[in-house]
Amino acid sequence: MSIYAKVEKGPAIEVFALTQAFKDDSNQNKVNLSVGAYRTDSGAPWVLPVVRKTEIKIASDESVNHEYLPVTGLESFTSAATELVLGADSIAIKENRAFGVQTISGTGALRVAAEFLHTQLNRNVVFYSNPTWENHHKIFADTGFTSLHSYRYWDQSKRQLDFKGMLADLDQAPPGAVIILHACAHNPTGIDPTQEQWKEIADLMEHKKLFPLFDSAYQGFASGDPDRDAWAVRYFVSRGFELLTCQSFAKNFGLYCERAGNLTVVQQHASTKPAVHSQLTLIIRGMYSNPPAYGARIVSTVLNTPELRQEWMDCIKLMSSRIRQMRALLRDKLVALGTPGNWDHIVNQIGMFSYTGLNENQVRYLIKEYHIYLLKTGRINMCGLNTGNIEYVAKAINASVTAGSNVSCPCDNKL
Ligand code: KET
Repeated sequence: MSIYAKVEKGPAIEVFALTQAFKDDSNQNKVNLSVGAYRTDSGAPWVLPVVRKTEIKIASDESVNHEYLPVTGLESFTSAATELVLGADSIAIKENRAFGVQTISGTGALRVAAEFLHTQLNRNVVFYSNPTWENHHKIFADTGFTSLHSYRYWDQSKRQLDFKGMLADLDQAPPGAVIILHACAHNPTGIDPTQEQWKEIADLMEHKKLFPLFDSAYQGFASGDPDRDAWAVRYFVSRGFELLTCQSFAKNFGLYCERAGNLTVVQQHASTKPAVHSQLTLIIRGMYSNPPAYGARIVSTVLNTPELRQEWMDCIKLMSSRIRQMRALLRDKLVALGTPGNWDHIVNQIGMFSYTGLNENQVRYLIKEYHIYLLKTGRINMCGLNTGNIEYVAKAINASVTAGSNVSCPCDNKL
């Protein structure tokens, strides 16, 4: 008997299984609203023009080679990324209390952060929002965190933030617990706390000595302005918190497969940097030794060249405004069709996703009857909508709401 025979097959990863099911579907009306990736109005992936231009520039630069990067990555990238999230005038940067290390995109930043918190700071307790990006649990559980909890976040009946519930649950967290906060454009709900609410969250976390870990995967996607979207992180820093921020450049640079990420450390004093930096270096050395250069070179070149940086800001504005247009169109069409319920949450939510409120049966109905692929939680990637398919999707949602909850459909359990 094979020594592998006892290995049990694990469950499918929903978001990628849906994308595969979409690819395999031969129906010509099919729509993919699952994975969080930007699409143009013709439904195609988008290489940002500024990224294409920079790729060509780098490819034709004879001085660029393929030597190993340092373990903690490309310095010009990590400093630009750190500045992007903390702000050019950040006091923590000026006082040399903040630095970044390059990671394998946002997921890698979270994994390195979790490893550091667990092995160096002896943290075992983590709290994430309910709902959250489903990988948060797995990353911290795989790292060895033994006490994993969710805090209330989404009020399904009102389709808004359950702020009271959130504070009440955070109030129960033991001192030192790691609290994962979405820096902006919360995934999957599209609802962020207001500035006043962030202040209350900070008050409570300071009082209870909780440790903030910001997941920043959508900077620029909430408002179209990366500075505005970093408000919460910068506010916590201004309050004197020590914290970690995990940045992804997958979405805001469209560099999904290039795995450009940054883990920013904010400390109380510059003096802890050498030790913290050395331990992060050793963690990365043991995991994958050093990061890939391609995506980091692109991000670094763009952020460090004023004209290119401006072009990138224009791309961010364009992407976020197309999403807003799709929100308004979808809401208007659902209302015009007389779809039961209130659909204002679609325009009130921000970022890449809308948490539609559709239930699992309705989701199955959309997949089975209309070949529209979305997560079973009812989350849709707004970027999958365009002027060519929005009518079809609105009609399908209308049908699923009026019929879908009562229809039992023999759906593929794998989805
Ligand atoms: N944080 C959040 C909140 C997030 O939504 C993602 C990706 C990541 C981190 C990781 O991004 P990375 O590609 O490692 O830089 N979310 C999309 C893709 C996925 O599930 O992996 C998604 O939710 O569709």
